[in-house]
Amino acid sequence: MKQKPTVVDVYIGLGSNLGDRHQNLARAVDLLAQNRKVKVVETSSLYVTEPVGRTDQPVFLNAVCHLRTSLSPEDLLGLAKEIETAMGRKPSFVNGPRPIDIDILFYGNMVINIPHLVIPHPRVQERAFVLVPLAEIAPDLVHPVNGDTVAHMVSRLKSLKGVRKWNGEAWNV
Ligand code: PH2
Ligand code: MG
Ligand code: MG
Repeated sequence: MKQKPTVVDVYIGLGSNLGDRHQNLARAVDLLAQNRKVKVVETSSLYVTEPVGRTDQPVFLNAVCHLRTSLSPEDLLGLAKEIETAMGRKPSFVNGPRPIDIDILFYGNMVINIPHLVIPHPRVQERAFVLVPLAEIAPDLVHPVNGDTVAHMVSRLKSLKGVRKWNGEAWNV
């Protein structure tokens, strides 16, 4: 008998700071949903966020997305990279501007630590641009390594400054 593949709840982060950010995020979600092994369960509101790390780059639009998938973590990473490339992402400097960035934040309770794939995402607990949208759709989600809920991680952020809901404004950069 054919075995039913395991379906896992996954949370991904989406970010864009080049071109029409709203269209870029929408297209990325659409392309993910076109994969027959991916179901998009929920997408957060969209947030305008000040760049973290390299601050001399344009503002981002960020969101997070809850997926259910039977893709392995490696195959989901492959799909994310394929979509980034299809959407015109060029290799650039680390954390440089990009039309789309798709990061796997959580893959069920799985903990993975191999050179090209670290899950949970290693900086999830310090990033307001990830935690604020995530708290909107999954406040009770528990980080499998530190045991904290998303709501608790948000409460521990030093500042929520630099993260605000998108009001539909256009982009001039
Ligand atoms: N992504 C980064 C680095 N800095 N800053 C914001 N505001 N949003 C991002 O998505 C982002 C960032 C690396 O992927
Ligand atoms: Mg990223
Ligand atoms: Mg990335």
